[in-house]
Amino acid sequence: MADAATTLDFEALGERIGAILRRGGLSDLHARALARVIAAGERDGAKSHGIYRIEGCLRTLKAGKVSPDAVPDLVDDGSGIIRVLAGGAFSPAAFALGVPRLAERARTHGLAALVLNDCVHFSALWPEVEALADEGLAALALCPSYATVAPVGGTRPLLGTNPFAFAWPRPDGPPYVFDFATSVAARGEIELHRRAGRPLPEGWAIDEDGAPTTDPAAALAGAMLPFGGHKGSAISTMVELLAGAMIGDLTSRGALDALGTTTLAPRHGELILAFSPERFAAGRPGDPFAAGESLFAAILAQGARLPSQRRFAARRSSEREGIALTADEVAMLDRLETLGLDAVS
Ligand code: NDP
Ligand code: PYC
Repeated sequence: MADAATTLDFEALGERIGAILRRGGLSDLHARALARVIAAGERDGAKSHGIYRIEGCLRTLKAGKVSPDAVPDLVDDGSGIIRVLAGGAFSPAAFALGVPRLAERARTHGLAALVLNDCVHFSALWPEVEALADEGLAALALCPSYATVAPVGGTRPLLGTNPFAFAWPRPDGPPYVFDFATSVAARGEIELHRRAGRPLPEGWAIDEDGAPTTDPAAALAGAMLPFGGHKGSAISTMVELLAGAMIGDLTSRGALDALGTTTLAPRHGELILAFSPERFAAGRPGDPFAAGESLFAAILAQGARLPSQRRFAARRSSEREGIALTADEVAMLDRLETLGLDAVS
């Protein structure tokens, strides 16, 4: 990358981020888990959930809106539902605790669910569904966020950007993975446009009066729009029901009411479902993985690309050449490591 000031490998970037988070007061368990997720975003060219998120984590810590050291608690009643109580800490350590039990239970029953409750959540969902695909399982993950999206036909924020991710394991390479907000774009993208002084594409947002806007600041003050009109609005509502109301946790409106701001990371729950394709296909003709490969080949044969293909290409490039950081990004990491919580207001 031409303007790269430095390149780091995944482990080195993770160490740098971990040091900043520990300096900010996070326990080693949480600093490590968070650092891996953030470094993975940067490695994979998923900038909206890369190092720019560190400041938000520190702000949330400084405001006392996340537990720096709660130890996640796994609750297993032997059923197909595994629950991890995060105790108000960030979500990645809770997910890491629950995933081996989820995988084991999905292999036994064909389908199992992991519920995360009471977690502070800001991360992308693809690392989670990929972790399950690495275990040979298909996976779905979904969670609310905080109310920043107007339902179709409405004008006021009510739904979250509510991400939805899916992974399907492939025999000879990285899994098929998609992961997107159910809003037209993730809120992180709006913030990145604001920081870069770039207008938003048409159709992403409305201002406080409900009028269409391409001004990121007006969009942040107004509301984002769901993707795909009524279809995205309904899928987002489903996320609120399944990964909020159903699991006994907050919806996006509840999360915003509790937090009172969108400048800190929200607290809510998450639902992750894991499926064993072999168990579902048992007794039926055909091999589900071969059928999947045939479908992917047909998609590619039309000149289309698979979701995550760009991300996996970015990962390969980072693994070969290192993760490139600009001078501004290096300066930001230096500042955060030197000042800790004093770096954020
Ligand atoms: P994008 O629109 O950037 O990408 C969505 C998905 O579509 C990716 O899997 C992407 O693959 C794929 N894709 C993009 N273009 C194509 C194409 N032409 N053909 C095939 N596939 C394509 O995602 P969003 O901006 O909506 O979301 C970004 C991230 O934000 C997600 O990881 C999400 O989890 C996260 N998020 C987290 C929230 C939270 O509360 N924790 C809330 C909202 C979002 P590729 O990556 O290869 O381009
Ligand atoms: O990018 O929309 C987003 C988001 C909200 C909470 C965490 N990420």
